[in-house]
Amino acid sequence: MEPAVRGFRTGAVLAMLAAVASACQRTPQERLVREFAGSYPAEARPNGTVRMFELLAAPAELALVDGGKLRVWAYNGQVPGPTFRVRLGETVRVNFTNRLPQATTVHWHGVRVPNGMDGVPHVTQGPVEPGESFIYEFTPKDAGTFWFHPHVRSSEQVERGLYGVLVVEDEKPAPYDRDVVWVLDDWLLDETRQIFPEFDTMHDLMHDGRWGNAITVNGRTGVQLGLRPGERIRLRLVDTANGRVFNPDFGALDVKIIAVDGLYLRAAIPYRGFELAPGNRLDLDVTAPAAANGVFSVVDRFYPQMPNPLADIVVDGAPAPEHRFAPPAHARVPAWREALSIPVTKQFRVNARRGGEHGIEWTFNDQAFAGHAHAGPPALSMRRGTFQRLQFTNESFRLHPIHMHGMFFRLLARNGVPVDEPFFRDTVLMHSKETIDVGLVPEDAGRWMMHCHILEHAEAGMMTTLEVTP
Ligand SMILES: [Cu+2]
Repeated sequence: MEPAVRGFRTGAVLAMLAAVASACQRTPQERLVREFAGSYPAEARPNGTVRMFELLAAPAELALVDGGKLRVWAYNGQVPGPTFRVRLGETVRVNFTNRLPQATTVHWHGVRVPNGMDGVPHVTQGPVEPGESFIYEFTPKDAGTFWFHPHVRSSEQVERGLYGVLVVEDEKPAPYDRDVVWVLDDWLLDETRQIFPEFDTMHDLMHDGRWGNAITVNGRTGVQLGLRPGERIRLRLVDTANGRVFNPDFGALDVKIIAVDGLYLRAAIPYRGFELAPGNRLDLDVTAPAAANGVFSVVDRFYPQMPNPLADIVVDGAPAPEHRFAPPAHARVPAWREALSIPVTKQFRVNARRGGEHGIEWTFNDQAFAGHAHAGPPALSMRRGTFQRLQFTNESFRLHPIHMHGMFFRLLARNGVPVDEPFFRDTVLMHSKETIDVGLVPEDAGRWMMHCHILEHAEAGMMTTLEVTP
């Protein structure tokens, strides 16, 4: 009996030692993948409900900006286009029809869709020609704020007004008094107060894309949002501009960040400004002061010497009933402290040169994207479920919001200095002459675009593809 007991004990000790040894033997990459586990679901969990939406892209004339009639291209006759709201688990089916004078597609920015639903012409689907239709169908894997826009001649089509918002609500949404979407955009209007009809100009290409002379919130200037004292809202910001970066200042208001690019933070953090680059979304928990009525101006201060008024939050009326709840959060966001000690999987240098159809080309590693129809081999092939450290070096003086389709990443460092952002992103602003490191574990197989979200830079070559193999 005793030898058996002793044998059992010895066996248990040996097993434990083996487990410790194997944990030590794990490569740093394997430890980073383990740390990632549970960050967001690998698979969609459709609950059987299909939500059907019609989406029509067509020219329209609408009262926009300061109320004058603006000739635009619109989804469902409105700019911004519709906000589609679904619950996590529901399947989205969008019957899209193109009545534009150009081919188009619909890309679901930030949504981890099946590759064939990603809306990239020639890479994931054929272009939707004028008069044609296409059905987009997917079950979102993540609850959050997303948006959709064309991926054909996007510097023109998005500027003309084609964008809408997709809100995927949690199965049990947090009990905010209200859920408000602010689409931030700017317009370059000519002297007749119509959309300046030249796109991808040399000026735009040499600078940070097309920055407009009229900044709008939900298509209008001078927007006011009325809140009751103590009212608590979820405010969803989306930057749909071609090139403009916003850094909204909420002044003395009580504001917390609860989600970036759709996904919740590890825990909500106080809002102290955020560089909202084209493509980025920011979900804020905003509480109006309980005791004070008044007007709180929200001002863009990306360039502090050139502030731009965005909207006024007007606190007035009977106090809202107080209700306390913890802001929604997601505990599993990896710190990935070890990530900067492993080798870079792939480096991407960014620069411009003379040439191409616009006179200037923007390049990743000296390669300009030759159009979706000639995409060529992927710049990088990654196996699903493996850790990747990508490094971007901006050899230019311009801004570049780097956006990846089909995956989220975490910013690890700026200019080699570790950055601890307690959230994932799908778009990160890279500043003049800056080097950034990002970490990611791709979960979704397919061929995904990676591009600058300054749409003029993208159109002039700053696009490539990343492949995720099963
Ligand atoms: Cu760029």
